[in-house]
Amino acid sequence: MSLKTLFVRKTLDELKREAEEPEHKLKRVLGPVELTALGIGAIVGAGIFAVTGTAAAGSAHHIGAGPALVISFIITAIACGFSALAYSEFASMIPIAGSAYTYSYATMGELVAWIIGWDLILEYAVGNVAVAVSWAGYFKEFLRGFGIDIPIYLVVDYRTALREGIIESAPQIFGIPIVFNLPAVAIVAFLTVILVIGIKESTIFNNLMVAIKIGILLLFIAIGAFYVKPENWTPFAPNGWKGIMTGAALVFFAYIGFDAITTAAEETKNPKRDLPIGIIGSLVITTLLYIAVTLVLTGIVPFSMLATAEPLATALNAIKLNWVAGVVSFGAIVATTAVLLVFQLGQPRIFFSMARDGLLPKYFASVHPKFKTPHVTTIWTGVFVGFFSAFVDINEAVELTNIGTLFAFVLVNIGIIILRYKEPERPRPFKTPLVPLIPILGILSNLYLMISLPWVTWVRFGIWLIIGLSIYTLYGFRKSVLRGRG
Ligand code: ALA
Repeated sequence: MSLKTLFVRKTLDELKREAEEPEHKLKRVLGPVELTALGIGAIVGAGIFAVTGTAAAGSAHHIGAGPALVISFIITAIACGFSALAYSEFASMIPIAGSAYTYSYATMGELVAWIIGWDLILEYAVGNVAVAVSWAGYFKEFLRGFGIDIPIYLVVDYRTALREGIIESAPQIFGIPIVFNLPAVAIVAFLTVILVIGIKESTIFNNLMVAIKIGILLLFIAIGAFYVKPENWTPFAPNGWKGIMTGAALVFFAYIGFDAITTAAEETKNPKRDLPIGIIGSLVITTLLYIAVTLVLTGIVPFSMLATAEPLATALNAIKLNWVAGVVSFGAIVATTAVLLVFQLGQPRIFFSMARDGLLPKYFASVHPKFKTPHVTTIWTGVFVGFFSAFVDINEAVELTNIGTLFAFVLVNIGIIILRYKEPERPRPFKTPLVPLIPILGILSNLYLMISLPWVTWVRFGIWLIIGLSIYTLYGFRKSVLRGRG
């Protein structure tokens, strides 16, 4: 077997044919407004509601940006903008569900496709670990508003419990302290059951959730603006450029999701026009919201107070606006539930495509006889996310998610350049301007964000890739449907 087969590619026509097969054909119902709403549904969640806090204030293992976090948000938005153009070009050219995994199969071949598919687990599943933990934080705050206190040992990660002496006070069963994040596990379990049964993905429901998210952030901005004290903005950048870039690499999490719109490609009425509108539109709207929220958040309290899992509620409580804090907590619960749904739905479908291609066991590609959902991959995703959200610290999950997603973005940008040279004639309804300059800027800016993450994240990412490559060598390399045929 020659080494060349590692780079065996699915042709674009082959991909299009697969999607056109009647048993795989999806209904085309989505227009530009629905797509933008879908994007906002996937984007606005734990990033703005939780990560902003430690990104501004710093944490046990990274420095903070201070009020200059607003600059971090702008830098990251620009970096994401380059990748949004790349995703738009791909999505309009290959309007097929499957996102970056599918694109790379078509452009860079099987090995890279596998690496991206494996890498997307970090974006989707590990990302959701962080979102579930953030959900739990706001849920705890929300209940507190009604006078219900969840015991701290049931809503904490293991390391924090160890550091803050919570372990000693926790009850024990057979000498083992009971310390874990119960609400995070519960929400993941609940959504997994719903997804196995199958939800009718209703655009009306999604639009409602999006309206609540945006409404709550606007409420925060509108009311908070009256309590801004400009002196809280000084020192503006306590840790200088390094702090700003560390913040940028962290709040990247808040933008993840615009790429997920591409998974709806096959359900879009006019994908060539509407996908780029949805991707770029949702990125622009969320950027504007994030800038305003960050200015207000760092303006109402000294940034050092924000190192909590629920910084928006923390800030509002500090200025005695407890009822607004309650409303915002409710909004955060809605927002993070929507994000959890999108990724908890997306991850099994990526596994499903990989199994259909023979890169994962066929068992993962089975469909439930009654519910017609990819139940096996849905349940495995639920078990993985549920387990880790019980014990993991949100910041660690965020950093690992970010490095993995940034790497996927780098590969997608490279793919755009490759395809321009390999298939220059192929119709491109949406063209990234100034190729190769823009994708190169995309690659460099994403790499720069990657190197702004802590070294321990790099080590974890390296281990993750080594595990993935081992699985490919032992399994996918032999069982690949495409290579078996060739
Ligand atoms: N961007 C998504 C969030 O912030 C992942 O929750």
